[in-house]
Amino acid sequence: MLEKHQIEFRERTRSFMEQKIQPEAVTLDKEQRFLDQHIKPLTDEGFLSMLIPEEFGGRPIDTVSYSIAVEEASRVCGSTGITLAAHNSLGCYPILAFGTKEQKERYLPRAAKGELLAFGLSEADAGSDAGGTRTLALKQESGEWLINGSKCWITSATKAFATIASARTSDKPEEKAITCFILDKDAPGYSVGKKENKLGLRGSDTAFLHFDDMKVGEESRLGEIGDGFKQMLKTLDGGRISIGAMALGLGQGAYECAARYASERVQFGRPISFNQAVQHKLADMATELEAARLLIYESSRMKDAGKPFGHYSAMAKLYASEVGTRVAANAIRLLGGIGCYTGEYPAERIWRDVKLCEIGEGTSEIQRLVIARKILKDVKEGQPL
Ligand code: COS
Repeated sequence: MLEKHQIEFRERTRSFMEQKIQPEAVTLDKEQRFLDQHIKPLTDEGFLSMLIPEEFGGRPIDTVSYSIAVEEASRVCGSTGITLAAHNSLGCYPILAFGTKEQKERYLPRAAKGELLAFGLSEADAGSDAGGTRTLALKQESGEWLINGSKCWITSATKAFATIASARTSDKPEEKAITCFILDKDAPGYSVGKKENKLGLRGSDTAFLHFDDMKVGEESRLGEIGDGFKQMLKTLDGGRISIGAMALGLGQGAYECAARYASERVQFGRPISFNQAVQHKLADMATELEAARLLIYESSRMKDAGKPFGHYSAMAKLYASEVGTRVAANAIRLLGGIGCYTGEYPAERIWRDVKLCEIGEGTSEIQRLVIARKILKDVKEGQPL
């Protein structure tokens, strides 16, 4: 299933994540503290430049390996998993895919050196309806763009040195053209709202972003005017693989915790793993996680092969996130009271963390919509199903 270099990469990555990231996972969650101390070691290992070409200071790897990195990070710390996924897939990718040479030279080397990038799509009225953006960018006579609006649920908002944000480039309601901009944190008019108090992923940094009369030049525009909606959806096609990988890693962490606990916990004179009801739960967990893994790796391969993969990454994200949530809930069932309430085992943190994977970068309902549209398109065009 995996190539030799990918198997070795997993071994190295697992060892790094267990040694450097895992020990702090409980504290970061408890104190809602961002994983600042992890950024340098993650950067040194190349985890912040997994998609960036060498010419811009990156250490690029194939998408299967990238998925493995997010999976292994999330297996021990969901907050680290989402920070890596958002930076690489949502921050670096759009600049790489749609940016000019100057934009790549300006942003990617900094990103490769460990400065985080963010992605601003969601707004109060633009969640599933990605085209509902109200942020406005209006071209001034001076040639500058005047940007006003707010973005919500932005991962790494307070830390990121720049954000790729979507905005409508016309104030006429009938003109829905959306354009993306790369907005610098230190530019006048850019501000960060209060950090969200979240159920899970509490070691990641999530906040509002506000753009108040921000004036930026043409050098901040990403791609052509009006291309922003498609750029955002294309970015999400890839991002969904990494959210699937995150859910998979979290689920794997919960499953390992449950399997070990069931083998040690003695009730009625023998470990609870002697009970078939428990064995069946473990068997379902292992089977579903493996199926999710296959979907994620296959969509990664399709992306690298340049094949259309958006419907497939939607399947991978849909399935992996629902499996991750189910596995975490069943792990808590197997652990009973100690799993649910004490925080002594990672299962309850994972259960809180993994829920986001069914929501972020498109809800399960949106993934089903994307998949169904592809099915119906194939039917209409007489393609094999
Ligand atoms: N990549 C590139 N282009 C895409 C695309 C994709 N994945 N999906 C659609 N498009 C294009 C379409 O081809 C269409 O182009 P034309 O106008 O040239 O025909 C255009 O984008 C509009 O597509 P569509 O009519 O399908 O858009 P809808 O408004 O119906 O929305 C969904 C489509 C619902 C799929 C989209 O809004 C979506 O993915 N929403 C979820 C957003 C999300 O994940 N939000 C959470 C963000 S958390 S970071």
